[in-house]
Amino acid sequence: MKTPVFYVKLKNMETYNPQEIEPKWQKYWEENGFYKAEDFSLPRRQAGRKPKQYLLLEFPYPSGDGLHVGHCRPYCALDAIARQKRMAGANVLFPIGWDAFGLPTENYAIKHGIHPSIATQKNIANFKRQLKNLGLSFDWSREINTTDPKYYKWTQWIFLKLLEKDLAYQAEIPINWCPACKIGLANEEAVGGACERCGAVVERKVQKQWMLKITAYADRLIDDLEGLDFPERVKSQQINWIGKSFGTEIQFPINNLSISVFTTRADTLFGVTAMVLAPEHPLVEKIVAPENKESVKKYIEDAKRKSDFEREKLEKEKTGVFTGSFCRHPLTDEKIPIWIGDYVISAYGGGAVMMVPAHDQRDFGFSKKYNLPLKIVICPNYPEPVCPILDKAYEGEGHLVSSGKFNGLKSAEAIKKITKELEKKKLGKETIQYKLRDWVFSRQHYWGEPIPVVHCPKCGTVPVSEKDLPVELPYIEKYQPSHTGESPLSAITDWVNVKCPTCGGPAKRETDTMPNWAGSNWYFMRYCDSNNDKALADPKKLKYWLPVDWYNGGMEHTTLHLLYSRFIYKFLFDIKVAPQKEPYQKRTSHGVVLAGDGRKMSKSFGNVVNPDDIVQKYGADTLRVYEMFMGPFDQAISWNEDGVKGVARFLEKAWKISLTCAGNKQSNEDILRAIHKLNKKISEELGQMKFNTIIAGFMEFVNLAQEKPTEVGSDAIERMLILLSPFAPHMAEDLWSRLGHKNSIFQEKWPEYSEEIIKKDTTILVIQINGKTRDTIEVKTGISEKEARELTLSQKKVKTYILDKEIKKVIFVPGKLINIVV
Ligand code: ANZ
Ligand code: ZN
Repeated sequence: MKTPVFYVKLKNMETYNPQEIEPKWQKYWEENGFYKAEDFSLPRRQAGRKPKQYLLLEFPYPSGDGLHVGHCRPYCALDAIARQKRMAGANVLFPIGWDAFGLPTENYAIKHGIHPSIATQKNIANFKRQLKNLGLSFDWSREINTTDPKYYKWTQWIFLKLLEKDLAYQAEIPINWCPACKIGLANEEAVGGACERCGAVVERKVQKQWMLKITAYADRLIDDLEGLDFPERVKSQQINWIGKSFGTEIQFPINNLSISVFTTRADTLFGVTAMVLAPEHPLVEKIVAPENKESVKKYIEDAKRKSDFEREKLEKEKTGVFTGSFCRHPLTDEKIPIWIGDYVISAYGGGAVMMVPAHDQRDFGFSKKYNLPLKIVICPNYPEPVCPILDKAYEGEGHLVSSGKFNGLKSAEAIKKITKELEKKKLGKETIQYKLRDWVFSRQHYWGEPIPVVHCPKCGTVPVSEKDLPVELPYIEKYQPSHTGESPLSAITDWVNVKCPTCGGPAKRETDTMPNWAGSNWYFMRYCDSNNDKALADPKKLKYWLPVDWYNGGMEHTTLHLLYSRFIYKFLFDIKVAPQKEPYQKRTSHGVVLAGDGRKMSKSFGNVVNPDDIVQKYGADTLRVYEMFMGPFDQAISWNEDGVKGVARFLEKAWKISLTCAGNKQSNEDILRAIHKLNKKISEELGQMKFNTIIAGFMEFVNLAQEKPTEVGSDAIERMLILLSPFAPHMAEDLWSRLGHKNSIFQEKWPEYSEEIIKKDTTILVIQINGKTRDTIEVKTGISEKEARELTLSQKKVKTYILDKEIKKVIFVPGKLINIVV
């Protein structure tokens, strides 16, 4: 390692000039490899003994707009932690890369006529420049890019493994379809049921799609959350998304067919007054009565036009239509009318609901609207009689009434007994349902990883052989949607037409591409060994670095991204590629940065704050410290330029006080205690991400030091600079060098604080009269001369010595003695 640039002579009056010092130190740190994470296999003596620390942040999508100050907040936060952990002796992996496939770039490319690969390159270069200007300590040698064929070779490889284990399959399922643009839309392009491009009402269109069987991992994805250091709300989001329900599957016979429903409340079986099928239920066609065909058909047409989002909205009025047919109650054989209602989800629990209006609020509303009867079967205060209903369903538990031989049983027991009875009749059984669906893994877009399979008329769907990976995305001129619902790749005939890997006959490539998630599912594994061309990563390196010790990201990614990547990791664990069953040990989330006007920062509102401007005007350290200071880290907060100015002033004060006091020898106890207190605060609170109170602590210290600069010694200043270095690294490094140090401040050990010094709030002051010790008093540490003098003169004993003699002189040695000369 080279010797840093340092200032031999202390130039007291040098002003703080971030624009001059920041680029210099950025270059120095990078050239000297300060950010490099050492793989265990390198110098074992050095790196091997350090504990490893893998800090991960969600890699950015390199959009055409560049970084805004909201992105910078988590980067500055994790960078501070990375720098502190390195100083505390850890071998830190703090990597960065680009999540670069996906729609925004494709749309940008279409709009501006720039090829997505070129747009991506340009955007990455811009992001990189912006990040480097912030002095973030990423290990750039591990940079990854999901659109690089050397990277997506392994994304495709993972897909082949899933296919091999029957966890990838094709199915006919409905997609969001814009009838005007004639393209399939991702869910995020169809928010609220309107096409994001043209505003047309989105329809559903059934199309063959690739699916991943994430449902096979549902239980493990719930159970393995235990023991992970995730916020409770993140855990419950994962659990709710998977939505595991214990209940009963019940058959309602109709002629020689039967309708299967799922219920969590088998105890309400005797209260069923109707059956409601989802509009897509396969039995609808078979059972609808001739005179009802017309109205049913119309209802289904209407339902088709609604998005799932709209259909499942809780507040929405429930609608339906009668089919004119009836099924039979499985225990009483009563006739039950069959309805169709679009609030019933076709893909859940058999796509049908047994309607119990007295005990389910949705059913209650439905019944009221269509004047259907209502039957009370659960009594909350048994054996008192039930009160006639009602303006609302009673959804709680209770004792059964009007339920034949089950009368008087409590709900929980009734569920068991009724289920048993149904089992005997072969009309029901205990079952578990999940809300989680298999994951639609194809997109009909250009800018994604090609799905590596070939369709052969003779052999069917054939995987591309591993040795032929990657299946490179062809460079094409026309990546606009095809208007047939197929991917634009389907038009590239010389790419599409291939030989079948099995029989050698003519076959066609799959033209669907993978969703954006595909590359971000496993990127953190690639960082462990980003240049490996023989494997996804060296197993030994994976074993050394994984699991990720700390993963910070946005709340918007705590459901899907976390769930998908945990699933893929578990799969890779099962095939012995991933070293353990969970990828992330700890998860934290940052709050978003809103614009000054309180709205989301968005180009369309013209309220985006570009970090380049802040860096240019105030310097990167001011931006970094402001990002940490602006408010509690996990909460949304508005940008405020006055706050930025305040931070700039604070840094300037810290700069001045450092240069003014660095020549002083020792700090007095007051100052010493204050800096140890700050030391303790940071050591304790950094791990809890209480950045804003930490910065407030610095401000307090600097104010204190400014009040009595003569009492501040180089010991306190040096400690302060080390403590400040994770937050304002350029300034801390520069001052460190100005103080005459020959090594980088980042080679310093993170300082220990002394509880003893912190606790010591009082000192013993020796009282002398004319140089002779007469008494001692306990005073608060750091007492001023004026206070000490007043206190001394008020002592009884002192008074007896002094009487009414004239005080000629007072000699005060802070923290030690006071001598009254009379
Ligand atoms: C009868 C009943 C009576 C119900 C009662 C509830 C209360 P979770 O917990 O979400 O699994 N249900 C079943 N399949 C459905 C579908 N495809 N679309 C919409 N709703 C459906 O909820 C299970 C309950 O949701 C089931 O229990 C069923 O209504 C409804 F007093 O059955 B219940
Ligand atoms: Zn073939």
